[in-house]
Amino acid sequence: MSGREDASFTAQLAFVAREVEAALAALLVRAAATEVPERLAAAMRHAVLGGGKRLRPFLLIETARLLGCSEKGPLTAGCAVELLHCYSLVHDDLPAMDDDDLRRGRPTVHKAFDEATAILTGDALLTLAFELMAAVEADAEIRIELVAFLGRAAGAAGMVGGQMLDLSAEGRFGTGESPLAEKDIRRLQAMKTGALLAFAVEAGAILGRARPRERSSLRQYGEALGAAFQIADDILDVEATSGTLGKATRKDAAKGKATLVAALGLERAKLERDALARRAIEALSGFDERAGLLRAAARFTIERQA
Ligand code: GRG
Repeated sequence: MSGREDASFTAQLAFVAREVEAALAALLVRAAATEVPERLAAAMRHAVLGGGKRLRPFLLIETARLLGCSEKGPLTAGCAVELLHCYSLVHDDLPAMDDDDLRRGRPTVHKAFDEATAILTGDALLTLAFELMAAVEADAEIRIELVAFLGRAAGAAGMVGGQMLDLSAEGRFGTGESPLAEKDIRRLQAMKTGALLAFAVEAGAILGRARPRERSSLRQYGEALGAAFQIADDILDVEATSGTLGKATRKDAAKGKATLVAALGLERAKLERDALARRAIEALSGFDERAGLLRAAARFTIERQA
């Protein structure tokens, strides 16, 4: 990245990450002071604290701020999205799913604890995410919209459904022997990864009470950014090292994953990733310089090394 806007983005992302970390740590301490069994509380802390870019909370908070909402609600909603994201990582790493030993540079939850604890940890984070979203500091109709929308984005027609398509495409269930068509890979990725990133942006728009045109532009931004993010992730799987990425690399080809790198080749996938980031930035053309950090987030998404 280059330029003042991008330097300020890096600083701002780090600032938000610290705020989110502190809020999540306090939340998990409060939860542990109730009836939560100590082993489960420890596994939840392992899954959530001490790592992660916190990009989803950043997008939510920054979108709300763009629309003039800098109150506490966006931070709480951002923490709820991050809890849900952490659940998806814990379950994705399980032996029955992607079977990974390393996440965010540390042992995955089922390695640090055990498989049953990891399943329960994911369940506990998922349900805590909705509990927290329902308690966001905002009017009741906004909270209801956020909770319902999060359910759609994370559920069977969103992230969970995308994961199902992803596993099916590996040919695990006797289907998917023929490679998926490009359009089917895009759909899978929009569901598995894009839905939650796009939700984060649109949740910021909901909290900021965006007008319909603003909300539609922000939705287009979030969807393009989500698609660019997943292609960037697939490219990093090929080009990055496990040390910089904090997780295993070169797994996609070995598993026969349906990625745009596999479908288009590395160079065309990079062009596609860059075009999507440009599309995300173009979607913000109706906003002034206050959308600079969201524009920088689109550049960061494709230039990140981890
Ligand atoms: C198991 C229900 C279920 C869903 C899993 C999102 C997902 C579906 C799996 C995550 C595994 C994965 C590597 C997906 C690719 C894109 C992605 C979401 C990467 C991780 O997100 P980052 O880079 O991670 O924002 P950090 O660690 O920075 O939070």
